[in-house]
Order: sequence, then C-alpha cells, then structure tokens
Amino acid sequence: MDTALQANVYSPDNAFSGQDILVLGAARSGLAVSRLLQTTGAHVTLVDDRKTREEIAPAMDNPDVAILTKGYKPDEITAALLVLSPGIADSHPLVTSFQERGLPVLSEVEVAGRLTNSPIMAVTGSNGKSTVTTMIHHMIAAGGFRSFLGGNIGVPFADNVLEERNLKPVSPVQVVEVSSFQAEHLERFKPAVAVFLNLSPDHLDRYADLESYGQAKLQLLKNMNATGWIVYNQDDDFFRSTFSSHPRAKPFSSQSNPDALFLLEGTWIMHDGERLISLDQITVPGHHNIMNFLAAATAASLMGVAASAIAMVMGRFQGLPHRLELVAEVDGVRYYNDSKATNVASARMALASFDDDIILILGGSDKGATDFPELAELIQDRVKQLITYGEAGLRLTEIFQGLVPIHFEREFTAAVDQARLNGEPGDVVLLAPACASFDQFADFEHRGDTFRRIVQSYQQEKAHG
Ligand code: UMA
Ligand code: ADP
Repeated sequence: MDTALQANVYSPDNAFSGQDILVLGAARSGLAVSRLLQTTGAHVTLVDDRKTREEIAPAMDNPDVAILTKGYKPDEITAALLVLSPGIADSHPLVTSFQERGLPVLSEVEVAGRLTNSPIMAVTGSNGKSTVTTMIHHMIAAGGFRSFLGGNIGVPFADNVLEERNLKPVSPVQVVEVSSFQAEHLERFKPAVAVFLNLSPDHLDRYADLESYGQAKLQLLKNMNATGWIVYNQDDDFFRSTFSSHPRAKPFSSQSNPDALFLLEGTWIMHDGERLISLDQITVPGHHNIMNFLAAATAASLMGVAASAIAMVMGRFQGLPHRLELVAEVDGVRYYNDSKATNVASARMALASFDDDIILILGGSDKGATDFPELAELIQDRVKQLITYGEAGLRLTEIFQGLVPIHFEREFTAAVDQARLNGEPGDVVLLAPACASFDQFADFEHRGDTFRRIVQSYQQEKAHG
C-alpha cells in the first residue's frame, strides 16, 4: 500500500505576492493569515466590524498590515480577494459584495494550504476532532516527523504554516482540525489524508439542515485525487454511504471489518491480525475514545508510522482538558468536566461512559434546532438528578420533566453548588451541558475552567476543615 507521504505533496504557491488582499475578522485566524500573507509579499488590509483599532493593534505585530475598523467606508476597500475568518458567515455584506463582483473569497485554511508543500492531514466531523487531531499529532511525531498541530483546535493553521516556512524543518507534516466553517471556501486545498469522524446535528444556526452541514465537511475532498487517502467511520450512516465503495477510503469501525487497518477485538486493539495493545493499558475513558484511536491509528499508519509507535502513543495519551476530564474526587464524589460536550451526540457519549448515579449539569445557550429529547433514555437510565442552568435551562427542565428529579438554577456557579449538595459517595457529577457556553462564558474553556475552580474550592474547603 502506498503511503500518503510519498503521494500527496504539492508545490507551495506564492501567487499572493503583490496582491491587494482584504482579511475579514481580526481574531486568531484573521491575525494569523494576515501575518502569513504579508510575509509572502501581499498587501494586506485587516478589517473587523466589531473591534476598535486600539483592540486590534497590540495583537497585530506586523506594521505593514493595514487595519480598518467599524465605521470604515466602502471606498477604503480596494482589494480583489477576500479572506474570511471561519466565524463569519456568507451573509456578511463584504462577502456578498465580493461575490457579486465575481471576486474570490477564500478561507484562512485555503490560503495557508497554498503556502506549504508539506503533507496535510485534515480531520473533520461533529465530535472528536480535537481529540483525534491531537492523537494523530502525537503519532506522527512518534513516527519521526516534525508535526504541526493546528486549525480549529485553537492554533490557526496559518500560524503553523508561517512557523514551518521560518523553521524549514526536516520531514514536516501539518495536522489540521478542520471545522465545517473552515471547510467553506476551499478551492485547491488538498490533504494527503482526510479523516471523517462522524456527523450529527450541530451548528444548525448556520446550516439549513444536516445534509448541508455534512456537504460543507465534504469540501475537504474536492481536490483529493488518486494519491490521497480517506479515513472514515463505517458506523456513521452519512460517511458510510459516501465512502463505502471509494477506492482510496479506509474504514474504522467498532465492528469487525476486513478492510480496516486497526480493529477492536474483545479487549484488544488488533493490527495485521496481531494484538497491538490491550484496552487495560489505555487510560482515556469511554468507548468513543477507542474509536478515536482507531481513526488516528489508521491515519498515522497511512503516513507510514510504525504500529509500535502508534501503540506507544495509545498507551500514553491522557485526553484533552474539558473532554470528559476527571477534575477531582471530593467526599467520594467524582467531578468530570466535559464542557466541550456542546451538542447532544457528545453529551450522549459522556452519559454512556458511566453506569449510573450521575448528577448531570445540562444547560447554557442552545445552538438551534437541538434535539434534546434524544438524551431522554440515557437520562432516565443513568441520571439520579438533573441540574439545568442558563438560557436553555427552563426549556430543558420542561423537556425532561417527570423523568428524574430536576433542579433549575439561572447561574452556573449555583448549579455546580447544587450538584455538590446532592452528591453522595460513589456518585459522578458530570458537566456535559449539550449547549454552547456563550450565555455566561467567553467559550467552553472558560466554562470548564470555572467548573474546575469551583470543584477545587470544595477540595480546599475540605482541606481547611
Ligand atoms: N467579526 C467581524 N464581523 C462579523 C463577525 C465577526 O468583524 O460580522 C470579527 C469579530 O469581531 C472577531 C472575529 O471576527 O474579531 C472573530 O472571528 P472568528 O469567529 O473566526 O474567531 P477566531 O478567533 O479567528 O477563531 C476561529 C475559530 N472560530 C470559529 O470558527 C467560530 C476557532 O474555532 C479556531 O480555533 C480559530 O479560528 C483558529 O483556527 C473555535 C470554534 O468555536 C474554537 N469553532 C467552532 C466549533 O469548534 O464548534 C466551529
Ligand atoms: P471537537 O473538536 O469535534 O469538538 P473534541 O475532541 O473536542 O471534538 O470533543 C468534543 C466533545 O465530544 C467532548 O465532549 C468529547 O468527550 C466528545 N467526543 C470525543 N470523541 C467523540 C466521538 N468520537 N464521538 C462523540 N463524542 C466524542
């Protein structure tokens, strides 16, 4: 089998040199892609409709990037190419204006992808992207490559491409988490390996339906030719129907499958008909993390990483913060931070990872069209008390009324305190909110860090009697 490494390298493209480019959105992606473009000789203007010059200037360390802020006049815009930050939808007037004039609109990921000649490993799906991207990154590094980890995970891909261009390391590989937003406005992006994890309802405030959300993710494939590899979840209906007869697609699955490179058999992960690693040696919780390992292992193996290096990473991987993270045990109650469980599918995985006696904290801001009742069966089976909070809290209370005892608190802190009041030895307090965090927090990390701080304050209280 040919490895993706030999197959899918393509030339960097400095065609942005001398071009007049407008970058929309002066946060992580916009700042990073502006810096990158400027170093390739482009004339870059960074525009943000919500931030002031004073807010942007300290973060924009390149004086040659011009800045426009709210209140800018349309005639200040002379660019012939727009680069869009992922958080900004196509309905933005600047996008419409460029499109109406027939001018190109590209995503940050597209631009960065044109400026590297390294193999790109792209990971997409509704849940597990950051986890699998990080697993792959460690496996690729264990295989002797210089692995760059970036994309939706928080470090812009453009920053990593700039670093790679500066460092010129031996054997670089760009491992990139690609959200559906980032997969919009791709034109020539060409991963060596593209991983498709799962599709479940999410971001339905931006997409008309599940089909168009799924189609956005499939944009990753646009330029994959006879040499790249696809890794897909055979247990997922959408991706199975898309890829099952594709000649360059390798499945992973919890079922036995002769085409899979790595398999789960009983309590072993198998490779090439042999036992690779026992599940006893794996510390991250949940069956979904075993599936994540199968996906990551398949992708790393397609890049030529040895199975022994892959197994070593499986044995050492500790999971990421805010994803089913054990924060502490206080008074015999274990507190798990799964603040990143911002949709129903991930909250289901969290609930399925524990037997019963769960005190579940659910709430925050609803992302739109969320099918919360899908949680009902697991809640009824495993949850002894449901605590709802925030903007979506009362709606959640109404939905699950009668199934289990429910308590509503408007404030997050009060919700966690309520969980503590109800906890008994052996219980699990699980923050798996199935909602976004934005009603009370800057992001899911802020919510998870707040949870951690509250739980640590319980520990300190105990320590000081
Ligand atoms: N802005 C405007 N006009 C508008 C709207 C926004 O000028 O009409 C400006 C804002 O003032 C702000 C900037 O645009 O300055 C925000 O851009 P952004 O939302 O794209 O934020 P970034 O910091 O660049 O972060 C993005 C991703 N954000 C989103 O997709 C919403 C980050 O993913 C990603 O880590 C980062 O690029 C680096 O690649 C975050 C995310 O929430 C984690 N992703 C979603 C998810 O995981 O569910 C998809
Ligand atoms: P993403 O980057 O896609 O949001 P993360 O790895 O950050 O994915 O995990 C997000 C949430 O999904 C966490 O609650 C995590 O426990 C859960 N999760 C991780 N892997 C999977 C999976 N394969 N299927 C469903 N949920 C998952």
